[in-house]
Amino acid sequence: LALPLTPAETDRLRRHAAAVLLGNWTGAATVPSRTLYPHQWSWDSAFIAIGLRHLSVRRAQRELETLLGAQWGDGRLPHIVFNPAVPRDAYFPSTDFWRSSTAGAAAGAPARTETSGIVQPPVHALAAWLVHQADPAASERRGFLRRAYPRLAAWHDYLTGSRDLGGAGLTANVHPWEPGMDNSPCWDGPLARVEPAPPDSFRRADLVHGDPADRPTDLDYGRYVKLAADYRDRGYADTGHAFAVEDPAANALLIASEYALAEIAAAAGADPAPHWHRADRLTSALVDRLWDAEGGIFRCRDLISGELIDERSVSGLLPLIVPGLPGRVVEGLLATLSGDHFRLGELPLVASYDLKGRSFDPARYWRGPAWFNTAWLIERGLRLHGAEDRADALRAAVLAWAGRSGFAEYVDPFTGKARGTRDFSWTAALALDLAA
Ligand code: 9WN
Repeated sequence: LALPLTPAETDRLRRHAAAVLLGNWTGAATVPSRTLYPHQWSWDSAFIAIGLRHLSVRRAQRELETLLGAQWGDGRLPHIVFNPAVPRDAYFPSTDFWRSSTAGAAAGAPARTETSGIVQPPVHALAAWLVHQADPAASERRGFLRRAYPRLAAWHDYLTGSRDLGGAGLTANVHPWEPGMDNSPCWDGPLARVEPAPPDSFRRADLVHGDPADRPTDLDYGRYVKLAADYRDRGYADTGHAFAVEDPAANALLIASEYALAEIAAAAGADPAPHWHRADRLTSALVDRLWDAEGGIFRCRDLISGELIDERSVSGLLPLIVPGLPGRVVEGLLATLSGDHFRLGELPLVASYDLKGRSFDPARYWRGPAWFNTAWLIERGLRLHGAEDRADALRAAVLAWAGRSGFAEYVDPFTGKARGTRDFSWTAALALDLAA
């Protein structure tokens, strides 16, 4: 287990984390990784802004503003904003695949910025509020919240409007890239219905930089491509989806962000009440629709079959960040975290998937490895619900493993060994936040 860092070690970690973020800054935003992910990603930018605020509030604001500047007319924030200076073959799928400015025109895609057409979890209002709090006077002077507020509100309207595909008040995801946990075993069932695109119809760029054992399989990719191409060919309209799921983490982040949006509204001179009410309604729907009392975890729901998905993912623990959860739910989550499926406090961080699950794989991406953004969120949730000791221990673990792994994208859940890419921006940013 990780011992708390000494002040000198914390200082060194801060300097390294800052160097990673400065190295990944492109002038308007931060790439998640110079090699594997050379554009701007949506939820990455939110986590990155949370760390950047400790280095430069101005730059943290800019990070979020660049993303908000690529918002579509229907309110969606795209999961990737492409940098035109980066060669097209550096990442797949690229602009020639998504074709947002033409294929997305009816949905209001920007005419001059190329983006993807899907979304990622809404961490942005939470990030904007935390960035504001880092220096309220400077934020006020630049009118940061006043400019961000209508865009963030439109974003949440999209997620709770067009994307309430189950009709029960939760937001749905229509592609495995959307919840940000691409190859989670939760999606194996819903994806099995999708006929994959032929392997020779696309060329993966991720395997140029990533170890195939750490990445999703070719079969997964075939299905990702098929779903995204079909969405594009329907003009990114939110009807007729072959894959639709309600994800606990995406909804929990929406709730946390909706509370932040209420604060932002008040600070921007708008009425916070509709946001409080929406956060409350979302919380009730989350518990009613996705809580599995017997399992002590939130489940994903497959909206095509209507069934809850019988897998334990870290996504089902992230609702711990929701303030208004019933006490019995919080107790259930805390017990599951410490129990033998996740072993919080015994292992380096928190595995992305059930350590005892039938699809567990300690190397492969979201099928077992431990990630730093989920650890950061759980740390926050533990603190919110008064589990200070466990939060302190997890904080120490994040700092220790972030540094030791060279700011890895993810780590082996048993050994903490680095996996995926290194100098990964959100690992650096969130370590910086917890070291502050
Ligand atoms: C697809 C950028 C993103 C993260 C996701 C992570 C991974 C992309 C990929 O990288 O997904 O969006 O190409 O594998 O799963 O959470 O936002 O860091």
